[in-house]
Amino acid sequence: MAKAEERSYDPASQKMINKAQDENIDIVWDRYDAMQPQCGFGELGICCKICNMGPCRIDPFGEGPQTGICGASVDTIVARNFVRMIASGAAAHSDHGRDIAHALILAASGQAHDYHLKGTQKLKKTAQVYGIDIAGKDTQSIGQELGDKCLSEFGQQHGELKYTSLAPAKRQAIWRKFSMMPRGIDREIVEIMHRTHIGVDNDYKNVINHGLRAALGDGWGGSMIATELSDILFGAPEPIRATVNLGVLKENQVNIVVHGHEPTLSDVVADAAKDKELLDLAKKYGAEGINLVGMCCTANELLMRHGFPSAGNFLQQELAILTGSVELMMVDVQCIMPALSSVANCFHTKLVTTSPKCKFPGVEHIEFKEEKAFQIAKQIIRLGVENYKNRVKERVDIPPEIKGLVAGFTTENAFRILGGKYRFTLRPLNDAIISGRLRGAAGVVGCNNPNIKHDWAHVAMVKELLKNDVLVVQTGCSAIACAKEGLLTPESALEYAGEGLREICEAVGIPPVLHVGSCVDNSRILLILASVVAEGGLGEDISDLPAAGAAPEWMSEKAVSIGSYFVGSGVYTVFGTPLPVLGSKKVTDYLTGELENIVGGKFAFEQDPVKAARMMIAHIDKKRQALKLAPLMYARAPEAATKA
Ligand code: BF8
Repeated sequence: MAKAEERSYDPASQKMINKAQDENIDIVWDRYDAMQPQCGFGELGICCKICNMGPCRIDPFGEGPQTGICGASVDTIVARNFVRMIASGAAAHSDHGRDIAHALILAASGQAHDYHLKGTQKLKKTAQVYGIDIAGKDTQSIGQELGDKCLSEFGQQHGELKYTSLAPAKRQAIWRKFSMMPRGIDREIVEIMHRTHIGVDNDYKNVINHGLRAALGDGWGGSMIATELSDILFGAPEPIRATVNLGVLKENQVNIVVHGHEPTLSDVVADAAKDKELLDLAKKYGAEGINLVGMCCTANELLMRHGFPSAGNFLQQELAILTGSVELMMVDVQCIMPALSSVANCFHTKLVTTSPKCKFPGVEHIEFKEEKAFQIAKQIIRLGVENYKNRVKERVDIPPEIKGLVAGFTTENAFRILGGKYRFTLRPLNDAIISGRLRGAAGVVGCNNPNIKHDWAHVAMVKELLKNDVLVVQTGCSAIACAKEGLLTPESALEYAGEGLREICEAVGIPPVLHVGSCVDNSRILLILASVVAEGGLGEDISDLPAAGAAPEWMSEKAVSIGSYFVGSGVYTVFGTPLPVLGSKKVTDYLTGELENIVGGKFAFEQDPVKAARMMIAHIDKKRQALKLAPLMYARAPEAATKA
């Protein structure tokens, strides 16, 4: 059995992994070990169970069958499996966006009294993007109209998604030329399912190109709607200090963990946790207060807008319960391990599901409704408070690890932070890249996966990038991983950043790693890239920029959709473990090579995070050369720069 230090880089997690071992409680790493060896056909993407003549599998050694029973080639099978992952990932993000649009309409029409449209600036800006005439209209009616327009884009059959108009003109032209411009969010996802039904699209390039179209409908559609409308409904984030890791759980308080993705419930829970009646009740049961913390992307939503602590990322959800200190964990949707119910059963922790889309057998379900948001939030917290009396003090074991961080960066506040109070502009950022003080920028995002040491790849990759004067932008579980290492503080620039990046961080007072939110907030990175192009001096398209992306510990289908919309937007994107496409050389070559000639971006796979960072740096240098930018001010060739 692997040691805790081999499973996780994070000392707090190591302690809880050891506790699980001592108490004989199965957690994700044990299930991972039990699953070895994993299915090689699945790993290569060469198993097809799309119709009932199958399942079929292609013999990777060339001795057995080389087509499915229907005659589908390995390239068709691999491409179909790949784009079906995009369909699921894009559907998850976009359905989240749909729910936020629905919540905005309910709030604006006065049916959900617990929400108020807090981001009025963004409301006006977004209304413009959607062509809404705001003259003489109040906030509520603009909000309602905007919500309706956004909702209509899910089922839209023709035309182009409105947010794509914010991409550089050259990028839009590429999407139109190669039929990748998303017409409607749901439409492109449905078309993936149609094309990949038996006997439809057999041209792997045609299949993949449509997959990119659906992914672009996620990035520039569903996810962007989720992010932007959340900013309107809950208020746009501003830089804020907070804390992270299991040490945020409190020994003498009622600990409530909010886990999942959608901020509609967690945002009101944040208010309900301060409710006097509940605080008094907590005191009655002997607790000093109610400690609300987040997990995974709900943590990021609460962190970005309220500065609530984050207990950790994907692989820590079971570990939080293992501390024995969690009275209640409420979950909504996505990245919630089914195993939570059995781990919770080993402790006093109450697990509560809240979404009609996500129920667990035998787990209490309290359905969330926007119209009664605060009342439901209070009902759930009350359960947690009442459960405090069941806590077994002897089993409480909270690791002391806790780190400070700054989160809350957005496309909009980046303009103000960089340009100053009276000059909203990204100019200083562009100038820093043009002059060679900054090498470029990288987005490092995505999940944890037990197939790689927890958090290690994120941290190692980001440190390598910082050292080489690359500004890093992060979301999701990757941001939480680096926050636990202390990389999301302005002070960390002194220790980890190269000289040029350090000068900028010191001058502006920002961390060298900017946390821009949850996974749907990767759409913020798209808009930042588009804004940098618009600022001028760095080419005409996103693919011209000295920038790259990575998901070093990816796990979910959402990560596949995210990677695909970044590639489709012109970004060189490195995944840690490969996508399950290696069974087809043609598909692999297309995704990691030829695609660059079409969309300007491509995938690369590299499990060694430092090597992967150097591949990103080599790509950034290639783009600097193409733009004929000044030599780097503090020239530092990454040791053995790898060819991008
Ligand atoms: O959406 S990074 S493990 S929590 S999928 Fe999930 Fe991956 Fe975390 Fe957020 Ni994103």
